[in-house]
Amino acid sequence: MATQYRFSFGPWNLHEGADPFGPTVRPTREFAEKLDIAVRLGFQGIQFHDDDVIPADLPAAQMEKAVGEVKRMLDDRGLVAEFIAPRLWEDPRTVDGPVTSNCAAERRYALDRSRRAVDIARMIGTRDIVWWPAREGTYIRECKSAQQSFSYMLDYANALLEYDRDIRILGEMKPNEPMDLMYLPTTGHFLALCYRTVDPARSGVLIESAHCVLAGLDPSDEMAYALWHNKLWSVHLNDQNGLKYDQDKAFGTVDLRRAFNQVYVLEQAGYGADGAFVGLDVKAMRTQPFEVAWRHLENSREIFFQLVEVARKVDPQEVRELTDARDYEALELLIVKHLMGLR
Ligand code: 3MF
Ligand code: MG
Repeated sequence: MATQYRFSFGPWNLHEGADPFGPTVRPTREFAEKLDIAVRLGFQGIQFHDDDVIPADLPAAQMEKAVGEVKRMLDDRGLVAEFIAPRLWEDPRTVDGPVTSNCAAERRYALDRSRRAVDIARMIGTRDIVWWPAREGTYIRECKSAQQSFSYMLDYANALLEYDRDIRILGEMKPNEPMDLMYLPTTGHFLALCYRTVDPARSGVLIESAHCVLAGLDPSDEMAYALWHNKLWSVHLNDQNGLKYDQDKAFGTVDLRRAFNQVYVLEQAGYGADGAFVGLDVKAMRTQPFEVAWRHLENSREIFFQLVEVARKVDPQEVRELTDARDYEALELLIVKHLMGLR
């Protein structure tokens, strides 16, 4: 049975085009318009940082009403919130952590802010908390104890799992940027931590293609490994041209075969049948004008569907015969011909 894929993106994917070397190049888009674009392009879910929903300093007494207003905007359009990710990398208290900071007050900030993110998640109607540990690592090795940091990371995950017995934590791991070196740099590292939490059944991962590439790993194998653990609860599909800054290029635009392999793995696993989203984390090129600075989303989704078509055309019997004969050269040509539309 064909999987009905549901897609999501985050409001940060419709952005103003600033990069570390230049200011914004496009005006800010209204939140409501971002939601309208999601609907028009056929997306069903919106990914949120906590402060994409409400300001980080909004008083507790005003939270419920403010979150309710955002939820209504989603409801009106038939959209749902996929997850909430506490943004633990912009506040001054997060400059060296905050979860693995040597400063207890900063570690406490991480927890307070993340518990609040859980509250937002419950109010907006999702149980998924994505943890991208942006600054949990070091600029220089000697400034923190790595072993102590792993304990802090476990304590943090446990505290959130205990704070709300229904939520799930999805680690989104990345080996570098903004830090020189991140703790738990890959999916495998975080999966090991999952089994040491107070509730492994609520501890899993979101895998971003580019993050795997930056770690020198193949995204499809990473996804397969998480699927094997029944812990692939979301993905951030995108593409990445080699070992450099995190590019968040449209899915499949750098390495089509690598993209195909991700789709092939997801298809064969029936990914999404349980409601998991095909999430994108893609950026529009800086050169793109405001009016069409959503094409990277549309294109990523289209390329995904085209690759689903390709994956479904690959004849399992033909693959079996070639693998049985160990004629991998022929199998390779078969796949490449499929990708060239020659099969
Ligand atoms: C960084 C990322 C992040 C996360 C987001 C949600 C800004 O490389 O991928 O995007 O995806 O914070 O976890
Ligand atoms: Mg991401």
